[in-house]
Parts: sequence; C-alpha cells; structure tokens
Amino acid sequence: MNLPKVGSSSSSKGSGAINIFWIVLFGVFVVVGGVLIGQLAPSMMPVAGSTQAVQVDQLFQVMLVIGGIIFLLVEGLLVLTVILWRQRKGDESDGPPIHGHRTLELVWTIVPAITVLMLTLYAYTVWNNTRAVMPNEQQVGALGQRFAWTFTYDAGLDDLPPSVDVSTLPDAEMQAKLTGGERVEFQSPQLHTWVGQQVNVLMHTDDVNHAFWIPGMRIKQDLLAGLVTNIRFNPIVPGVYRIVCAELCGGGHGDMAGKVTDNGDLVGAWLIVHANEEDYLNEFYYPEIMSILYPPTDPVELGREVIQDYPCSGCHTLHDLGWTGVTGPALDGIGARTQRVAATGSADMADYIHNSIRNPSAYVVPGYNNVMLQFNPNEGQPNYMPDSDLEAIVAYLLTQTQ
Ligand code: HEC
Ligand SMILES: [Cu+2]
Repeated sequence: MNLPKVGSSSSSKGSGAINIFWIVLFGVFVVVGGVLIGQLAPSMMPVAGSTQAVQVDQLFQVMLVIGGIIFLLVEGLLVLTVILWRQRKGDESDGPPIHGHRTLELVWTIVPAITVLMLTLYAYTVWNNTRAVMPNEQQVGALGQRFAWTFTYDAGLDDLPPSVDVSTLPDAEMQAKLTGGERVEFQSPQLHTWVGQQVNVLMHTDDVNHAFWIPGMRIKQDLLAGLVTNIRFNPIVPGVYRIVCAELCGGGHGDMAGKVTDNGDLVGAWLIVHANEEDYLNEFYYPEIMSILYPPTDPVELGREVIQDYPCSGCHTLHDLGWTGVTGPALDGIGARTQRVAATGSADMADYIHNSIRNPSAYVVPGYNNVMLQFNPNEGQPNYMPDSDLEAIVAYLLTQTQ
C-alpha cells in the first residue's frame, strides 16, 4: 500500500514510522478483534432451543465477526489517522490533491460486493434449511386473535389413550365421529411438543395481522388476514419458551404473550417442549383428549375448563385462572354485578352474561370500548361457541362473585 506523504513541512516525521510491520500488526489487530467480538454472539441470544436456532445463531455469529472486522478497520483507521497525520505545530500547508486511485477503488468495491454476495447465499441457505419439510411432522393450528393465541390439536381413533373404550363414550355424536374415522379437535392456549419432533404450525387470524414469534426457537412468521401461513421448528432442548405477538395489533397487543403469575403459574401463550413423546402424551395430549371425551358433568367445572379454550384471557383479568388482560372489565366479581341487570333490562345475571358474550355490542360497559369479540352459536361462523359451552361458561362466571 502506498500511503500518501502528507504535508511538505520537515516536521512530518511521524509517517516515516509506517512500514509493513505496523500495517501487518494493524491487520492482525483488526481480524483478531473481529473474531473476539464475534465470541459475544452467544451471550446476546436466549438458549438455542431448536435446530433452526443453532443455524440462525451461527449466521448471526459470522455476521458479527464480519461486522466487528469492518468496525475495527474503519474506526481503527480513523483513530490512527487522527494521531499519525494530525496537523503539526506550524504546519499551515494543505494536504496533497489526490484524484482517483484505481486499485483502491476496485478493492473497496469488489471486496464488499463479494462479502455481501457470500452472506446472501449463506443466509438464503439457512432460510431454506430452517423451513425444510420433514417426515412425520406434528401439525398444529394456531389462531391469532385480539388478544390471545389458541392452538388446535386433533385426534383420531388411533391417537386415543389405550385405556379408552370408544363404545362407552357419553357423547354419541363424538363416538360416531371417531368410529367413522373422523378426527376430533381440541384447543389449548399452549403449544406442546417434544424434543426431536418437527412441528409445522399452520396459522390464521380472525381479525387483523399478527406475528407468531418464539424467540427461543428463533422463528417468527406473520399471520396475514385471509391467508394461512406456516412456520416449522424442530426443538432440541426441553423446556418452557415464551410465545409473543410481534405485530402491533391493538390496545391489548402486550397481552398476546406468555405471562408468569405471582405464584409462578404460566398463563397465556407458552411453548412447552417435553423431554420425549411419552411425557407429551401423558402430561398433555391424553389428559386433554380425556377432558373432551369425558367432559365434567358439573356445568361450573365444565365452564371453568372450556372458557380456557377461548381467547378471553388476552382482554380480561380473572384471578381464578391467572388472567391479566386489561382491555375489558375484570371478570373477577362479574357474578355479583347485579346493577347490570337493570341497566340492560336483562331477565337476570345469567341472561346478562349470556348476552354480553353472544351480543357484546348491545350493551357496552361504561368506560370501555366496543371491541369485545362476538361469539357465535353456529359452526362455520367466526368465533364459534356452541350453546353447550356458553351455558357452562355462564354457570362458571356466575360463581365469580369476588
Ligand atoms: C378483544 C377483547 C375481548 C375479548 C377477546 C373478550 N372480551 Fe369480554 N369484554 C371486552 C370489553 C372491551 C368489554 C366491555 C365492553 C362491552 O361491554 O362490550 C367486555 C365485556 C365483557 C363482559 C361484561 C363485563 C361486565 O362488567 O359487565 C363479559 C361477561 C365478558 N366480556 C366476557 C368475555 C368472555 C367470556 C370472553 C371469552 C369467551 C370475552 N369476554 C372475550 C373485551 C373482550
Ligand atoms: Cu397480535
């Protein structure tokens, strides 16, 4: 490299000290420094919980090394220039007029171009690998709604717990469905899977756009109104990972994420990665199936169970279930809010709660906005809630008097 000799005054001795040794030393400093900066990458990221996370983190580390090298090169040259080629006392001269330097210009065009091209190819490969289809994927539905996530699982005859005798099911309709080879669905606010199982999340929204984000898995995918989008991940570390909405979707957007209550319970959207398939079946899948095959006969108990399949938690506070939403009035004490009966001309409290779920716009609680979802009685309608679920939910909410 030819360093232009700056100034003509005899005092510009400093530049004489620049020789190949110092240039090599500076180069070593820049490269070693960049690699060291890259070592910070793991400390900037949460646990890498999936094969996708491992690849994304490697890409991030490579980019951090390159970024570190560029940073030290540019800032290092800046500092060195200020020190070595500063204006000396009594030097009033201008710098030399330099016009063009073809080699230098080629170098600073070609080197960044190749670097960016390589990074593009590398990033594209990671993108492709992390979305690859795998055999025997677990398909889970994810519904994003203001302001909660609902995950849908299904089960056929082959998936039932071995102890279940289908001929004894209390619900004849469900019995016919299962023996006819159809699958039955159930919902959970949590996404469950196990180590080594590739998951394909098929997501849709009933209202505005949301974004499904699990930082621990390094996956994020938008939900686009009117479309079904999907994202895949392959968990490798058992544990509990927070699910977050990453698209500002309204006033309760912040409630569209997993929360931990004061006593350590998980509420809202969490990913639970069980250690193995057996744990997944015994701790989650089978108990959930049993609760739809043999629902509690006590309506209050049933209501307490089924209300958790609906996205109420994102908008309402209810201590019995650990909910903390603030978009609507707290459901704590709803059973005792008898002043609503007169205000709305309802027959009684049960009638009032019934109407506030079937037709929330008919009466808007003072101080709140008319944003509550309307839960409809017919399959195929948006926010479907069968009458049987509604009656149970009303029975349960009537018991919430404090
Ligand atoms: C998008 C946010 C949102 C969701 C989701 C939501 N609500 Fe509401 N809810 C509200 C708001 C806001 C109000 C107050 C305005 C109104 O009366 O419509 C309300 C009012 C109510 C009331 C009347 C409260 C009172 O003090 O009179 C009940 C009961 C209720 N909701 C139950 C539910 C149930 C049960 C679910 C789930 C099945 C649910 N809500 C889902 C926002 C929501
Ligand atoms: Cu959202």
